[in-house]
Amino acid sequence: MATVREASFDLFRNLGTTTIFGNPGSTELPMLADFPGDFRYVLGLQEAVVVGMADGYAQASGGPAIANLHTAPGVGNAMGAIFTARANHSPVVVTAGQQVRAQITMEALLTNRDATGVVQPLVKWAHEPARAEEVPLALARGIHMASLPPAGPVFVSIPMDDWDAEVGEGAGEALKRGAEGRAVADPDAVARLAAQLDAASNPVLVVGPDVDVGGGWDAAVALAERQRLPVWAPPAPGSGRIGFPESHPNFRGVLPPAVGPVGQTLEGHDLVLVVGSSVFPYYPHIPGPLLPEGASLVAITSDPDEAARAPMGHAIVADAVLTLKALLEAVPESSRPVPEPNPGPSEIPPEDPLNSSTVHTALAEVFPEDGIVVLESPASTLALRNQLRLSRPGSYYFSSGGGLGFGLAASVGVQLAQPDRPVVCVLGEGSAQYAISGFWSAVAYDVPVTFLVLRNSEYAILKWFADVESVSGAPGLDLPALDVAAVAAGYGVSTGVARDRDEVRDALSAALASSKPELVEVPVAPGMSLF
Ligand SMILES: Cc1ncc(C[n+]2csc(CCOP(=O)(O)OP(=O)(O)O)c2C)c(N)n1
Repeated sequence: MATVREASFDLFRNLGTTTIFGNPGSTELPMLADFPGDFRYVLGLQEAVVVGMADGYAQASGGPAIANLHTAPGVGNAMGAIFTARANHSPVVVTAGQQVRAQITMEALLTNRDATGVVQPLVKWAHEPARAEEVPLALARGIHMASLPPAGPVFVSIPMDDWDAEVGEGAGEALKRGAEGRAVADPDAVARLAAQLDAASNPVLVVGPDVDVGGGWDAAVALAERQRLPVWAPPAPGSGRIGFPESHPNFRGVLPPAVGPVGQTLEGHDLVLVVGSSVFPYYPHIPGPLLPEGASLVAITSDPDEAARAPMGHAIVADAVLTLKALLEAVPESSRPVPEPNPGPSEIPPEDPLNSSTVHTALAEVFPEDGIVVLESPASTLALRNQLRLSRPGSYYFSSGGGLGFGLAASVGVQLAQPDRPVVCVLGEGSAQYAISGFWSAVAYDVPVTFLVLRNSEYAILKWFADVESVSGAPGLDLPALDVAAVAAGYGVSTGVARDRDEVRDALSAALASSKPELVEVPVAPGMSLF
């Protein structure tokens, strides 16, 4: 009879999850005993980094990823990253060791006293198997649950003495199962939407992250062109992927992140069609009409929760891309006027001191056609989107929940999943701190991410928020003498500082050509860069 360890690793193998991200403790060592040669273990030095790497890997590989953490304190350290994986709809299977079963009731050291309760609100499913022999089944259920739409993190707590137990008869069949869940919309709902879209006088399309996840770029472009639709991306802070080419003439830009400004931006449209996004990831509370007077909204999402919580409009719960394709089949070529072509990136005059927008013009100049950006530079998010105009699927990863600590860690996971595509991780010097030891994993596993760190010596976006919230005199918004390059060098990253546009371009170009992780730090002017 197979042991729990053998059956579990067979399960991982069958489901293609042979990379395990982790930070081990005594309670996880039994899982890792005689670690099979066909598996890869990627060590993160802190659990937020472990889950962040797994999140990036899961998204960029298109499948589940395992993050193994050290009982309650390890899970505690990772909570922010688990929150982010949920917001990202990322299928991260979080496992954690637990005391031996005989010592849980007496609460011996490191007992996770309410293992499933701790993570419950942030995961789709949390479980500690009642019997050792059920561990492989629990892992199987967790992997399927994490992967089925809407994808998201799950948690399995595993007592450390379970791994050598024998699995029962009959477990084998369940461990070979697959599960698929991309559901097509009701054909009547698609027909009604097609008629509504074709009859609208000035409709607009909003294309969200799930279009990228589902491989729907071509369908989104075809629909926009056939129906002559201007296209927006959902508000940047809540949208972790890009689903439509930002250089396409129909692309208008990124919607602002607040109720009133979204309503104003959509002024003049009578139908707003949202595909693959929540409606909407708002943040600052700037009230106003949700939609222009008389406009209606239809959202297509695979997430019933997103559908239910939207403050306006009608929702169709189904796979965003399959529904988009069905809609495309059902609509004719429109005779509406073709939208005005997008003017392209704004001109940025070179400035002294350098600002982030200018840095992003230099990045755009050397950015490879197949490049991927992982972004966590709050004050320059919009500038990057404006200047770079990403136009290839799977090119952009961002923490869609609003929590920092994703970028640095996720870039390592993304690069591991996409070894043939150059990855550029753009970080604010403040954001880098939340997953700073991710630099070590990049070096230890030869992960050739190019890190671009914008050093503005402050929490620029929080100063902007202070203005929006009419807050004055808040402490803790300056970051003097925070030398990310020196810290990264301590972890073994090759680093350099670039001080003008040409230096930035040359340094990035050299870093992109290198096969090791390299960091370019750029001192930039304080404040927000919007263009
Ligand atoms: C886990 C977490 N802690 C705190 C914050 C609040 N926060 C949002 S942006 C920001 C500033 C980040 O610093 P930096 O990367 O230097 O940003 P920029 O100067 O571009 O605003 C902070 C602290 C957050 N979003 N997530």
